[in-house]
Amino acid sequence: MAKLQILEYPDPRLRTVAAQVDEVTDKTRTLIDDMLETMYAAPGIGLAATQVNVHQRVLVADVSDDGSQPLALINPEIIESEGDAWSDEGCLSVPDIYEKVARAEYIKVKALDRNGKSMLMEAEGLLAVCIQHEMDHLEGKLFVDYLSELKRQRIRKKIEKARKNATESPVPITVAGDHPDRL
Ligand code: GNR
Ligand code: NI
Repeated sequence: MAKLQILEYPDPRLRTVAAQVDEVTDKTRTLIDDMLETMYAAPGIGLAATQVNVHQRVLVADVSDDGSQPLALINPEIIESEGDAWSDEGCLSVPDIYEKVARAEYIKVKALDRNGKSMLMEAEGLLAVCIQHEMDHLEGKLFVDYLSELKRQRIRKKIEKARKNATESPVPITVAGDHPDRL
């Protein structure tokens, strides 16, 4: 297994629309295992292949408390959805930002499993939110796209600043004029 690097907003590669997986092979299964390792290490509750710069329709998720419910979906399609749910979302590609987003409350998803077998599953609550979030990644879409341009601009600045601080100046962390809550 290998831990993969996660692309961060505003990396343009996050805008790639992922291609359908024509055949589920050992390579697909290795990708899934590496994605799960990367997701658990982050830690996160979901990960789309797009985020690790692989532009195929593959996502993983695990919303359990103890990492005991790994789920991998290939070529996922939402065939039914119901209800509205607003919940706070975060994204490993948009570190340390949490904002409310509207999603369907219940979804029925058709996908292939890791053996290439067609499956149908229902999800609600956090898992439903997570799957919708991951499926957006496969379309090159990020949760910040649902926010206002002003909020997105603030988020870009905050991430750029955090990245600058991480790469350029190990110490000091705070510079005159900086507000700690915006670092
Ligand atoms: O770890 C994650 N948590 C999360 C919380 C609320 C809604 C969606 C998510 S997905 C996110 C991991 C991630 O970025 N997946 O693409
Ligand atoms: Ni995400």
